[in-house]
Amino acid sequence: MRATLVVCEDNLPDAERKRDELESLCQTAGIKTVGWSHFKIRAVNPATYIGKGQLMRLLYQAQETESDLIVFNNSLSPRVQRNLEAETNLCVIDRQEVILQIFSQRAQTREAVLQVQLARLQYSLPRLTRRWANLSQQRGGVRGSKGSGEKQLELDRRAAQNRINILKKRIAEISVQRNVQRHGRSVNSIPTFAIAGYTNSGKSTLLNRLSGADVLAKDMLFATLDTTTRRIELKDGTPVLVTDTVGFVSDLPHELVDAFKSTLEEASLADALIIVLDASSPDLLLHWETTKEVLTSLNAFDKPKLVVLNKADLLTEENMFAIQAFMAKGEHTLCMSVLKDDLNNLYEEMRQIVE
Ligand SMILES: Nc1nc2c(ncn2[C@@H]2O[C@H](COP(=O)(O)OP(=O)(O)OP(=O)(O)O)[C@@H](O)[C@H]2O)c(=O)[nH]1
Ligand SMILES: [Mg+2]
Repeated sequence: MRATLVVCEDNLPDAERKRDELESLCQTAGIKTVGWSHFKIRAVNPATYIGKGQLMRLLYQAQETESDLIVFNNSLSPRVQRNLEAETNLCVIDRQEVILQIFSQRAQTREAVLQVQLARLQYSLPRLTRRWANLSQQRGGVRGSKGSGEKQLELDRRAAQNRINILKKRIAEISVQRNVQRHGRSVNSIPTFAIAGYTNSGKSTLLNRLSGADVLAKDMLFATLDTTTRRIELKDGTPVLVTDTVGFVSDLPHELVDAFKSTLEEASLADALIIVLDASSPDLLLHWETTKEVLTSLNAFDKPKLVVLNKADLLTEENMFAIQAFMAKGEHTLCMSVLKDDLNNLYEEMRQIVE
């Protein structure tokens, strides 16, 4: 798939950073970026989001680069998406759909697969008309009468709704099993740390280093979609549990947050948090804000926490401004490389937290 990306943003450096992240997301989803457009929007056009002239320019560029896909960084309503597809004759999706696509490709355990299916169905339910509207036009359906396309649409919606209900039930059953396991752990009253943070920050690398686990740690977005818990011992022999969790991304589709609730909840049930941030990213502060937002929405933010500013081995002058701005927030912070440094300081901080 060849895609032209669209970022609607007032200032160019912000737009470029958003483009970079969208491009990585696309790449993870198997979509090749062949061009991008940056638009300033004074007022959102209710029909097509961008203005008429902008749409013409976009279409021209998409044709020049032989794109078969246009990816908007901004979320599109089902109606706008439909209109844009009709105007361009190309497939038009938004960032949220790219994220859903990545999650579908990466889901491995039964629970993750069910959760992704649920999120996708909930996302596509209001968009089902797209396909059938086209189909009924092709069949020459008469306006106002209930064409076969429309009947089919109703059947389709009902089928999707039934499937959503079944998936919710299955996910709830798995979540009960999970609670039984958690209960087992809490009876043993071993303190639990959840490792949370933006995607690709180094959470799984940290769990692997702490516990010798072999969770996939890879330079890609959303390598981890399932939680893994390991028991480790701190230097003084105190046993603790450490859980690796799903990474966050800004504007995580709410369908995914809903569907992954039981997985994400792992962080809210932990006694303490280790928040891992990639300090070498130009978006460090944005990553922090997103992480804080998601954790707050899960009621998981207010607990003892340690922030690891990770990838200290990659820092340049350019990172210093953001790092200083972060330090000024007064969070309990350790700046290190979880890949390369020894973990003694980290163990010590963890010991103080459980003390
Ligand atoms: N240079 C450097 N790379 C690191 C460091 N820590 C992790 N990485 C790399 O960063 C990439 C992402 O690491 P992961 O541990 O998979 O990150 P994650 O937070 O689990 O990511 P998701 O599961 O995708 O949300 C991998 O290629 C790691 O090798 C570090 O301290 N320094
Ligand atoms: Mg991971």
